Amino acid sequence: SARRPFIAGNWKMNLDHLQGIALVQKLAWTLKDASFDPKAVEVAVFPPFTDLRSVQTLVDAERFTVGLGAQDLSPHDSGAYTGDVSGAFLKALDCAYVIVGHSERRQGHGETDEVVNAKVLAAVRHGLVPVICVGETEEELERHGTSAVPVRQTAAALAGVPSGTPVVIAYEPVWAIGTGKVATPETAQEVCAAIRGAVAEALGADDAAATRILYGGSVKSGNIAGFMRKPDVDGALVGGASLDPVEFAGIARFP
Ligand code: G2H
Repeated sequence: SARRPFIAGNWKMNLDHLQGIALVQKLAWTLKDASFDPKAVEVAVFPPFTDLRSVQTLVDAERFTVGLGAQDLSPHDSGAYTGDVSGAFLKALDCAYVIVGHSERRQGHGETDEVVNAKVLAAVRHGLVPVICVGETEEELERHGTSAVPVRQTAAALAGVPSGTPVVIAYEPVWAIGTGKVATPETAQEVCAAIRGAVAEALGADDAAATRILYGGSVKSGNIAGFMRKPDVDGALVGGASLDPVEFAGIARFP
């Protein structure tokens, strides 16, 4: 397809700013040694907020072709919201992306479809590309099957987003996170195709054709190729394996 594959590393709450710059340095060297072509595959890291300034400075000074994003943002722009981080602050640190609605925030921090939508709109207001996470829990899988919940979450997240706005969607089946159950490439394809249909409903067919839809959940260098062969899977949101720069570089070199 015409969509440039996107390999995104979600560090979650791992690596302080010194560990973070060490990882990015090693990642950039590993990609360079492997003659990695950044025009063929886009790579980005999503460190904790406290690492962003250090990683930005390193990437800028060394001209690394590694994109930068945050793991969350406030739905508000500024003001009396203790502990929140504004999309404007992320934009000022050259973040291109921000993860919104990861299952760990939906489940652990009570983020509803409405909260996720407010955060998506905040990201868009500040010129950040939201990486919107969707996925069903084990109970939802049993009750509704595979695609219904991700399709509902995608439609809700995109409410009020104008056509032509770049977004990324990540399908992360919650039932496959930390359970030993792995989604097959066939399941990922089926759900990612249904999500693309929801993007078409919300933003139109042209936007749907241009939108990168990622798979996430226990992606490793050994299983990435099977997912990337599927026509509607345009990349991966990688958690655990993104903390090892050699393994993460191996995922980015999937072909
Ligand atoms: C799912 C995923 C990335 P992991 O949470 O967001 O993490 O690759 O460790 O399963």
